[in-house]
Amino acid sequence: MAEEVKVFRTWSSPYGLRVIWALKLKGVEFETIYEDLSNKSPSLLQYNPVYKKIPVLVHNGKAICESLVILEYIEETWKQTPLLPQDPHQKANARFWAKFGDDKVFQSVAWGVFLKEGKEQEEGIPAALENLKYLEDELKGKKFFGGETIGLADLALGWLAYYLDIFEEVTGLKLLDEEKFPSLAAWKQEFANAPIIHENWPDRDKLIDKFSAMSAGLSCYNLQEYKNNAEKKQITSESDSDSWYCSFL
Ligand SMILES: N[C@@H](CCC(=O)N[C@@H](CS)C(=O)NCC(=O)O)C(=O)O
Repeated sequence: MAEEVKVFRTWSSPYGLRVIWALKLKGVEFETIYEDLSNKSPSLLQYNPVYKKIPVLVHNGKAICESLVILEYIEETWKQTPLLPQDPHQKANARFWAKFGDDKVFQSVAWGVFLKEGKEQEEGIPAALENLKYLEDELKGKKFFGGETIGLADLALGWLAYYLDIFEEVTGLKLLDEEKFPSLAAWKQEFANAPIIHENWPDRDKLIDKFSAMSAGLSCYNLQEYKNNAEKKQITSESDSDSWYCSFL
């Protein structure tokens, strides 16, 4: 029986992208279902009733949620092109950096700096730089977090290789100084241009439009409406804004 593999994602989500990369690196055929997060499909709600988020992988009718969990599932299910080393300590290390990427790097860079303004943005910079420095130190002398080949930590942190430049362009704020972060800068280039990774980046101009709207505090899917009515404000409180931003990625 042919395998049925489906991925629920959005065109722009960095969490969705890591699942696509993993499946493609392993040569697994799959179908993509694009979700509109402002109007989630009954299937998404059925497959991920707890978080109601993308990405979701559905393999022969069984759903797997949370992108890092999905990567582990892909690694265990399709053994070709391994994404994790055999050695238990190295394996734990790869998982550590993947988790650090989500818990600390994404939070401090995206939410802590690029989606903040003025004084708050300034205050967020030291934490973001500190987290990037940890990555810089981990990468010293290595091509990828996974060594000579792309591994699970590279996929998890992969958004940095593309989205960081876009955040920098949208906000006019340079976070990654190549002289201070030579290993991370080299990794960014190497990863972004690797076959399969490179072929699957979302459209740059569309992302710039989207993040410009997000950075202006306005809904991406309402971008046209925003352009027509630049005065429109949709965020009423700080706490609303984080979940609001997350919902549209
Ligand atoms: N921890 C989750 C994060 C996924 C996530 O934040 N997905 C966003 C899009 S990038 C989402 O579906 N948001 C919908 C919502 O929050 O309602 C993962 O790694 O899969």
